[in-house]
Amino acid sequence: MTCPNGWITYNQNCYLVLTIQATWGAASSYCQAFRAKLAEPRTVQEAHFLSVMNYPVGGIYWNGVTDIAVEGDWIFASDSNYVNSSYWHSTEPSGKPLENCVVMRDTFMGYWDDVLCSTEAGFVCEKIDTLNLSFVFSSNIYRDEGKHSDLKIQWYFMY
Ligand SMILES: [Ca+2]
Repeated sequence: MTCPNGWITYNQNCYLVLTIQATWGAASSYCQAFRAKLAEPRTVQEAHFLSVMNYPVGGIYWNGVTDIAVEGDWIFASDSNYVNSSYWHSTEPSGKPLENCVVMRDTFMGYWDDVLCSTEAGFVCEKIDTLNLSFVFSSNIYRDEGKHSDLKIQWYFMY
């Protein structure tokens, strides 16, 4: 996919790095405003890319990994799938019930650290595929697609 201006392309994903400081929840909302989500690296390669991109900049950056729903069950926020390719620092996660959101930390060379979700950090957004997004928000209309094949095109252009 072709990424919008200012976004970084890697492995068919588009990432936007924001250095303003925000809590995990606020960061997630900012990403949604860009039709995106907090970055969800599904492979070690993607996690590594995000980490080496961030740690030279300095500071900490949210991703979309959390165990806020069930302690110790680290999932991707957008679909609740378990994190299979984790990228924890060797001393992490350490926060137990208190620290339920995940940053990439410069002093850990970008490896993951669980911290309080109320921490203020920069963050990385990952673009949500436009076609998937329209499917999610228009599932009822999509159901009629076979009978009204032009409807899909009209709806697509609303985005
Ligand atoms: Ca921690």
